Amino acid sequence: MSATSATNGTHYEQLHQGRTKMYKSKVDVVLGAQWGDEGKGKVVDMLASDVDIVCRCQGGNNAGHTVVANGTEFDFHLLPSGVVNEKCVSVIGNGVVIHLPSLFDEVLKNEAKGLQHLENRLIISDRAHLVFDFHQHVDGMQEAEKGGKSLGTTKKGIGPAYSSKATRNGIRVGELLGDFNLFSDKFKSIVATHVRLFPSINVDVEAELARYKDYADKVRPYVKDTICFLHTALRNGKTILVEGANAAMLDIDFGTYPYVTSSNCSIGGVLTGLGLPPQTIGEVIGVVKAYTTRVGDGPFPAEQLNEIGDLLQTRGFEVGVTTKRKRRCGWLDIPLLKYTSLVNGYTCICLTKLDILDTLPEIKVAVAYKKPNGEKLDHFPGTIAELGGIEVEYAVLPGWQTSTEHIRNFKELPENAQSYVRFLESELSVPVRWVGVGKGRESIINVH
Ligand code: 2SA
Ligand code: GDP
Ligand code: MG
Repeated sequence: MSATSATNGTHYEQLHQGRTKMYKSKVDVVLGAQWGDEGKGKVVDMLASDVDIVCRCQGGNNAGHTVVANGTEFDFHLLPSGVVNEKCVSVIGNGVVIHLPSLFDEVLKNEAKGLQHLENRLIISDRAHLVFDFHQHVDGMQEAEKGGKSLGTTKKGIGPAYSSKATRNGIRVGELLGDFNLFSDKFKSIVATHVRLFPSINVDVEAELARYKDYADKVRPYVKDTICFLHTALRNGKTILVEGANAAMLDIDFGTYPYVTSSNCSIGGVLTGLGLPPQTIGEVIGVVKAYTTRVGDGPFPAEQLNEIGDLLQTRGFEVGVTTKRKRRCGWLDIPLLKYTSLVNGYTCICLTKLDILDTLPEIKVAVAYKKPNGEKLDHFPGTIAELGGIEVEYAVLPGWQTSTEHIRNFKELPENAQSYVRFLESELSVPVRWVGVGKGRESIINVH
């Protein structure tokens, strides 16, 4: 029997009654549903014209997000893709790790491309951690030491910087702006720790400190308590969009560990990386590429190491935005997407790069993972060993062999292309709201 109170139903019922509405607006989130490079930058740009604030919540300049706007191609690494929209304020949240030299290079590069007044519309959390050059050297050394078992990192120092954060030796942006003597002591200590572990790294401490004194002055105007800023914005009805970096299958908890990045790239990272409570979250947009790619090492069940993989790579220009590495390519993978949909709770999907499939006579889609004994898996494998032992079952769908590049209306897509979209939708039980058929801002189809 459930406990009741004298007044209004059970305690459980009371718990769910009359929630106070503290916030006037919601936070919508754009997340990568595969192994990254799904086209998140493009989706953020597409929505940014209607939002007030765009935030990055995790990762660092390992990310590479492309926006093609009015014929100009931008590649963003630390700056949120929303900066293309001059009305948007961009926030780099507490969960991000920042290599300041790279950030300022990125600002300069984009100013040269025509983005203006970034200094007035970029806010950086005082709690974000710093990535130093030695973190990047250590990243490279750790990869080299692993020999044939490397992870294929971007060597941007992401893992070592998050390690410093987790071992409580890291240094936050706010500490750089405080008493410089304290910062110097912390810097010397973190360098000493790394030199003990990696005796061959060479850090000119005095030169680095002089350099960071300059960076302190440069970054100061941008730094704020982003938590208060975002909560005030929500109370005042400002709209917020979060741009996830990397993707669910690279998430340190839910990805193909250890072949992952060092942050939570799924929905949890949005809350911890910005200081947002769950009830502020509105739509969760999963960005799904019409096939699958992965850059770096690690398992990839639907990979096509054959002419199909080569065709997807060349037609899709599948090259890393940060490292220029060729991306590995394979078919769309439904078991993987069902898994990331569970973790992230997508409320809708943007399916990108459908146009890359235009020339194929038939298209395979991974629909199930099977154990060596033929039994179907009812979960996504939690270890590399289990994942290595699976067999993939494919459905074969007819291609459309017609260019979709100039189509802007769902009903005008070839019937087989519409069926491909509907197939994904019914497998995931999540609506596909947009379909991408080209790089540019304009190359998007509204489905509903
Ligand atoms: P890291 O550098 O420690 O985060 O690397 C760990 C793994 O995470 C992968 N990773 C990525 N995967 C896809 N895209 C990313 N951004 C760039 C892009 C990648 C590039 O947009 O193309 O240019 O190579 C990204 N960042 C990290 C990485 O490949 C490792 O597998
Ligand atoms: P992100 O990391 O998820 O932002 O994606 P990337 O920018 O790393 O990679 C996606 C690539 O695909 C970029 O070159 C985009 O310009 C491009 N792109 C995005 N959507 C589409 C699409 O619908 N069709 C085509 N052909 N290219 C697209
Ligand atoms: Mg990318």
